[in-house]
Amino acid sequence: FELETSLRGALERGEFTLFYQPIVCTRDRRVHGMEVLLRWRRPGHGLVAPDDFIPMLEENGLIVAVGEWVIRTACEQAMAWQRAGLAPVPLAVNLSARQFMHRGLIDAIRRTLDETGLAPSMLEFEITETALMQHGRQTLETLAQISNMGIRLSIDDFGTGYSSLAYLKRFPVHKIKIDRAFVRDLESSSEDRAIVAAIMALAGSLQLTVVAEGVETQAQLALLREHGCALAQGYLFAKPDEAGRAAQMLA
Ligand code: G
Ligand code: G
Ligand code: G
Ligand code: MN
Ligand code: NA
Repeated sequence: FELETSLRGALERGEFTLFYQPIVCTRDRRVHGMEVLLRWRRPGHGLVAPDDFIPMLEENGLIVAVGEWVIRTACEQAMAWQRAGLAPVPLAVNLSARQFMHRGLIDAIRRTLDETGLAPSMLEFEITETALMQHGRQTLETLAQISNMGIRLSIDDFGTGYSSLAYLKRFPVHKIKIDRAFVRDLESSSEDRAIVAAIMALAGSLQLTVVAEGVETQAQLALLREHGCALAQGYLFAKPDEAGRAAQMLA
């Protein structure tokens, strides 16, 4: 109850902030993009991670307003980095199931791109496998609208949910992000290596780019590279950080 009360006014009080984590090329470690990660500076509690408040935002519907703020702030940040002369890389924004199903989403995205002037190719969305599979036809329509705008889509936490291969083929998605649960024990677990190999084969035949999440060691990186995984993200390269420090990785 106390959490919900303080969460209700957090947007108006300017307590949300965005962190950025680079997504790098596994071969040369060049920054290929940035994932945008929401944080809440809750007075008296420090920095709160999304897992501790996004479920509540989803329940009370505030996720729509907060989500629109995230998209707008990310687009403004991307434009600010471009104006500062930094190499333009796409920013990947997470969308929850409820945002994804919200009728106003497409208009909000279009308006934000118009008003900030960001090219659609510089924005991406990540949607979890579970959220994607929840709703059949409307999901396909929304994905098509986003894709037709020129915005690329990633399936987040791939491998942890239930996903129909038939849908995967029909959805206009461009990337899959291997959940970090399969990356963590890559060195010791032949099962996890087999899963990664299977995901790579699937992605190859569907022409999807693969991003490995949660890469923390050189050995994991080497294995992923051998498996043909093009992109990676994790503490080995950089932790999520505020815009100022994240920008240093673009410089
Ligand atoms: O850093 P990490 O604790 O940031 O993120 C935890 C989870 O919260 C991630 O799985 C991510 O998908 C989700 N998340 C982070 N930022 C956002 C956001 O802006 N919107 C939504 N819907 N989910 C987010
Ligand atoms: O280590 P193990 O053979 O149990 O791994 C399971 C699967 O993962 C195998 O089918 C193999 O092709 C693949 N694999 C495991 N390690 C590597 C590796 O270092 N390089 C490549 N290319 N494939 C590997
Ligand atoms: O959207 P998604 O669930 O993929 O969000 C990424 C989450 O993973 C964020 O909470 C982020 O802070 C976290 N994360 C990013 N890199 C690493 C890593 O190398 N190790 C671990 N344990 N978590 C990571
Ligand atoms: Mn994500
Ligand atoms: Na993930």
